[in-house]
Amino acid sequence: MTETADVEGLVKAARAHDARALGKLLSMVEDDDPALPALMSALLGAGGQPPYVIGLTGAPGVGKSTTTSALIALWREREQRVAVLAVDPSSPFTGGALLGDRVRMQTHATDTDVFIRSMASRGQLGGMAVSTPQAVRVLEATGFDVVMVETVGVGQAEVDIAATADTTVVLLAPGMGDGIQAAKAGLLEVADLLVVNKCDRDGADAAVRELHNMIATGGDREPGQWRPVVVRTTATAAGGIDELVEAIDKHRAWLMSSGEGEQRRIRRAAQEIRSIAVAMLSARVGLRGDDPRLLELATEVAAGHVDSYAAAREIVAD
Ligand SMILES: Nc1nc2c(ncn2[C@@H]2O[C@H](COP(=O)(O)OP(=O)(O)O)[C@@H](O)[C@H]2O)c(=O)[nH]1
Ligand SMILES: [Mg+2]
Repeated sequence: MTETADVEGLVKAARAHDARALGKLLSMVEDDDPALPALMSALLGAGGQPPYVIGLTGAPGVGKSTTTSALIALWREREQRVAVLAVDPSSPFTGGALLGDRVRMQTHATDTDVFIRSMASRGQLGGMAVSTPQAVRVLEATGFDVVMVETVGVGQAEVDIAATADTTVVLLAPGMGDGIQAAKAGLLEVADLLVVNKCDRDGADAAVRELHNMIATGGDREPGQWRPVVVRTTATAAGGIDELVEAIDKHRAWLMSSGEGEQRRIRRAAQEIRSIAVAMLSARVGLRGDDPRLLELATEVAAGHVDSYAAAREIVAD
């Protein structure tokens, strides 16, 4: 638990590129620290330009971390400060997969303009839907230009996290009917860019073709709307990474010129507020199940003395 008084000091230190202070701030976000409202309020006055947020999602093993690592190198060539948030709810903080990621990203470990952090969902109220935007706010106030969020694309929650990015990249690999899986998971709907990674393997052409077909038959688009772009990469050899960055740049330019970028930021804030409000409400009404007041009312309802709507209203209305 962090004292509210420490918060401003931590923000100040993090702004001076103190990685430990930054790590502490992100832990506050991750742990749903009681001083989090104070932190968010302190960040509001701290200034900073919103970083460009790139979401990378896809099935385990498609090459998200390898691609992220290759992208870091390119951002650094452009002298951008880069942060990576690796979100993996299925894997604990020190889990094997993330340990592997850390080792793979080790190339950048000594660069102070690169910050890599694994974020675990610890079942806090609101979950990752709240903590990812909050982590981005921390990184904004501490001067990062680009934030890459790596999530495992297996469920709606991960899709939601990816969808909070400015540019969402969905990665696939040849074989295994990945394209169909992607459509099923709704990933195509959130994809701004589709990457077929592992193009050194058989089946890459077929995967690219399949994706083009899906995009072509994926319903009408209003004129001026963004059409997902397919990029081929071989991340292990940094193949196609220049093209991927070019596609990201193009999408970024479209977001600016169409006004969609601003709309996305507003939608992202709306989602964040809603998640916090729902979390506050659940905390208040004792949806945890062991709230004494809830139990008291439940006893009345079970005994037939009070109807359930009246009981719910009583809880919500104070
Ligand atoms: N052949 C080949 N292997 C790759 C490529 N990209 C990543 N891999 C390998 O695929 C495995 C999973 O990669 P990783 O980046 O950890 O995937 P993630 O789970 O999506 O983050 C690793 O063994 C990588 O070396 C590629 O372009 N070609
Ligand atoms: Mg990974």
